[in-house]
Amino acid sequence: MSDLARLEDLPLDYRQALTAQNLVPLWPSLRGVLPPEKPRPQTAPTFWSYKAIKPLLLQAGDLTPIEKAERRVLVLANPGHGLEKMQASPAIYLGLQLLLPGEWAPSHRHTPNAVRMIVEGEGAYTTVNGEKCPMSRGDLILTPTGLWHEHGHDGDKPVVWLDVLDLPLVYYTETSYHINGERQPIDGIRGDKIYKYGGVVPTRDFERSKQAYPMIRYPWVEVKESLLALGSEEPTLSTVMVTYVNPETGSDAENILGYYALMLRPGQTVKMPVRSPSCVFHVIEGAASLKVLDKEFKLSEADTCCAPGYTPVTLVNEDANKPTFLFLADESPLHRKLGVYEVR
Ligand code: GTQ
Repeated sequence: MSDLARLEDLPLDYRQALTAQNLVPLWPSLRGVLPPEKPRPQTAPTFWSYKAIKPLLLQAGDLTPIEKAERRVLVLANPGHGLEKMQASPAIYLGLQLLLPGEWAPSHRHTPNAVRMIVEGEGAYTTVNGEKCPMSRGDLILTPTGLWHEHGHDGDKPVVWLDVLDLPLVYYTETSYHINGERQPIDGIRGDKIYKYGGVVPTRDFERSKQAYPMIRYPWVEVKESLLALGSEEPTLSTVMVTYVNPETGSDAENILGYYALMLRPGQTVKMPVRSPSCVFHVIEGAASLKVLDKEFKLSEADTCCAPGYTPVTLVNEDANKPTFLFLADESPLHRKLGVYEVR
């Protein structure tokens, strides 16, 4: 491919005349914005060790009272994008949030969609539009765009969860903002109980629910049971994986990011298909190694890592006796809506 003319090839007075009119010549940047054959992701394969982060998170608990933090979060930032951008990938934000016994993270709602994957501790809860959702290890709790949410903690030990938001994308589109609210009254209806069996849905007054987000809490005990059932019913299935969906529509649980749970059978290797979206991996139970580009990450329980799109990823369960359970978040719903989703 021929080299295109560089910016420096243009006379200085011409470049200055362009700048004065808010103009930029395309050709010196053409290959950068439209690289040949495949994108050049800024997203660097990055690993975050829970063991290394936990003491720093607990220290944040000493240094900053909840009233001064509102949300006490250490953001898992990708150095490929620059740490100050607070993004794990183009569309994914990750944070580890600490709530101490008795603390209260007040009610607000915002345009970005969020989920919480509970990492450690018992007794905390998130109230989402009046539904009080208990937080136990491995549970997934949605706080979709526009829904009021607040976090409380009635237990006696620190609670930590992983926040996953589509904040980088919503911020990029200049649509990110929040509104503070009052403490929510609890309405007592639990979506996880009503939607417990995937095959039947409420039909109130002969009508199906019109709620955009009928199910907020996805209990880990049930998700794990589904994975174990799928694995034993289909012993030759190579990817034992489930998608977190809206039980009324069968579509992804949220609009922009996709959420999944994956079981690696004892000793199993899974070569993931090479696809356009970036992906985040978080170990719920067990241990795995993950190979991406020139990196090999050893993931123990509660560790997190990310991989750029268009890149082969290999997962290995190095335990020959026990399954490993991973939580995945990716940008598939976004890519599909944009029409750029690809499997290579
Ligand atoms: O818990 O509502 O990590 O609003 C970032 C923004 C958590 C939250 C984050 C948020 C929250």
